[in-house]
Amino acid sequence: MPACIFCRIARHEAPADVLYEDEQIMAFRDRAPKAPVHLLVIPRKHICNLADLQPHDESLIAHIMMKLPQIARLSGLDNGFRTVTNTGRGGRQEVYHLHFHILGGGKLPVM
Ligand code: DGP
Repeated sequence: MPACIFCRIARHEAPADVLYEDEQIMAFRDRAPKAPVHLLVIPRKHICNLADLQPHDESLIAHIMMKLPQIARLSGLDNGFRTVTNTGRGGRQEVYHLHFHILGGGKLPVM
């Protein structure tokens, strides 16, 4: 998937403001922030979205979920945060590489 921008970021082939990375995932700042703190957390492996998950991705997804609070704290979000994942056209997904938005640091609209 050479054209996928998030795959390129995961391989350090495209620039990003990276806050956290390990062998499975990476977290970096969204280039068009919708909140004072807006991060994206991605698996290094290319998965289109939640609808593309396979049974063998279970431990990877668990790893991402477990890391989200730690990554939020790393960016100064001690008071809580919002996590959003857009899936497919109906979910207004723009980049088709699975990612979890972390938003916070200001007043978020009530959902
Ligand atoms: P969505 O697919 O709708 O969940 O949102 C994709 C988000 O990714 C959007 O907030 C903008 C951000 N984004 C798109 N391209 C890049 C990029 O090249 N670098 C960074 N840091 N963010 C990007």
